[in-house]
Amino acid sequence: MLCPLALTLILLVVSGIKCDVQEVCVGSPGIPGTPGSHGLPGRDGRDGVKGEPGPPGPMGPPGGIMGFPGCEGPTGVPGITGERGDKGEPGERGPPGLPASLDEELQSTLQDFRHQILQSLGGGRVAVPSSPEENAAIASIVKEHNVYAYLGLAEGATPGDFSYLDGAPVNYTNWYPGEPRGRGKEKCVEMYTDGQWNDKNCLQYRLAICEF
Ligand code: MAN
Ligand code: CA
Repeated sequence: MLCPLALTLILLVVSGIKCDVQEVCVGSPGIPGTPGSHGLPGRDGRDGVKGEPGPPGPMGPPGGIMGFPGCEGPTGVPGITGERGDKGEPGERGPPGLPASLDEELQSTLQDFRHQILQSLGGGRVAVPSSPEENAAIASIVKEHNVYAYLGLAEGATPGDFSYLDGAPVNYTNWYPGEPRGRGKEKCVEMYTDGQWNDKNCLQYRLAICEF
């Protein structure tokens, strides 16, 4: 076939697995046709991303129903200390205690105090004979004044158990026959004018002879 403008295009037409070669003639372009009518509206686009929350709305009219109560607030600061209350009634009286003479702890404390007092006085102490010679020397003073003298020894917690005022055990005695018989009630010791000893209460008018 001969084309007028001697312009030949070779078209390859593919149908199945067969190829055909055709010659096509192309003329000069014609006048464009009138535009086609508008197509139908397209489909809706995808949903857009979620927008920002809007501003709060205006307050509603008064007279609405009350909301739920709020949560409990934090604990407040402690208040100032109140004034002291009135004194209470005295309690019931406790059971009776031991007699002082049988209270071992009290006796030992007393002995300790005695010892401390004697230590702090220093110098002299109430004389107590520790031999027949010393006993005779003190007896001569008792006889001279004709007044019994207290000696420097006293009864401890155990009745009949006498010791020196610093707590040391006695190493010489000159009891009147039958003495001591005060059985814990006569805690001091007096010397008679003949030099013999008797346990006696501690509140009598007696000489107090000191040795240095
Ligand atoms: C009085 C007191 C006692 C003493 C007796 C002795 O009662 O002086 O200390 O033991 O006499 O009879
Ligand atoms: Ca006695």
